[in-house]
Amino acid sequence: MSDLYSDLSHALIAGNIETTKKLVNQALAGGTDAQTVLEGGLLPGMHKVGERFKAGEMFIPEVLLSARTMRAAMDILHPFLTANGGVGGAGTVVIGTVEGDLHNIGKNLVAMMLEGAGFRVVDLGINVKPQVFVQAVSEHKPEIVAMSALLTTTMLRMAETVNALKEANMRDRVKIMVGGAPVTDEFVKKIGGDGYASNAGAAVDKAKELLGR
Ligand code: B1M
Repeated sequence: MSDLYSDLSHALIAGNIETTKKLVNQALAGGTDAQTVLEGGLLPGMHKVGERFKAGEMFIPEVLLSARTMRAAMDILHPFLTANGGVGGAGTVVIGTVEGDLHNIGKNLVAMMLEGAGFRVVDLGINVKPQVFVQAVSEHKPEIVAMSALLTTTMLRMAETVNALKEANMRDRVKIMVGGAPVTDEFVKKIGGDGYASNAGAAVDKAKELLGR
């Protein structure tokens, strides 16, 4: 099985969509659970993409191809990761990647895991302006607002969203959760949020903890 994970990582790094889909299906058909496929093959592959990009060994078009491949793999895993429902028994979460930021793989993963844990998830997508979060709180009445940022520059938009919610007198109606590679526990305190999680599994635990569940 370890070879399959390594093949999966390589196919993802190479942006080979068909091979990646075939290997994911093969792993699932062999009885491996979706979470293990994700953590054993796909996430290490994406991590490597990040390292190579940083080292100047991969360029934007190649990273985009890996991201598309990751999306195709996540589409296959989606029904397995959300098997418990998204019916909203655990509460409603409004989630989005903040303004100026186009990274959505981690945010999508967090959304899927929350759905799988029984939350109703309203996904606002990427490049979400503070006012759009405010409107969504007014419309969907969530218990939690969840923001993702992958860039050190866009994490500042999280503070602006917290302030926009304050200005709209909505801050006390919701718990605010943040995450993404550059975000830290210290940062969430600094901007007046309620909780930070470093990965999608921890995001589910944090969401439950914030709601006392
Ligand atoms: Co970009 N990018 N990128 N990129 N990209 C990073 C983030 C970078 C770290 C790469 C690097 O230099 N090593 C770097 C940021 C540097 C910085 O700010 N410190 C970077 C850069 C610089 C850029 C551009 C500026 C490049 C350029 O144009 N010159 C540009 C910016 C575009 C923009 O957003 N305005 C850009 C563009 C892109 C692509 C479009 C090519 C593509 C995104 C495609 C897509 O998302 N659809 C891309 C990618 C793929 C990456 C890397 C390689 C991978 C990100 C990823 O998907 N990881 C990334 C390198 C890296 O992160 N190591 C990089 C896998 C994903 C599962 O993990 O998103 O961290 P992650 O999510 C995790 C946790 O963070 C957490 O849970 C998730 C699952 O475990 N989490 C939460 C996330 N959100 C959460 C919310 C929560 C809780 C937990 O609660 C609400």
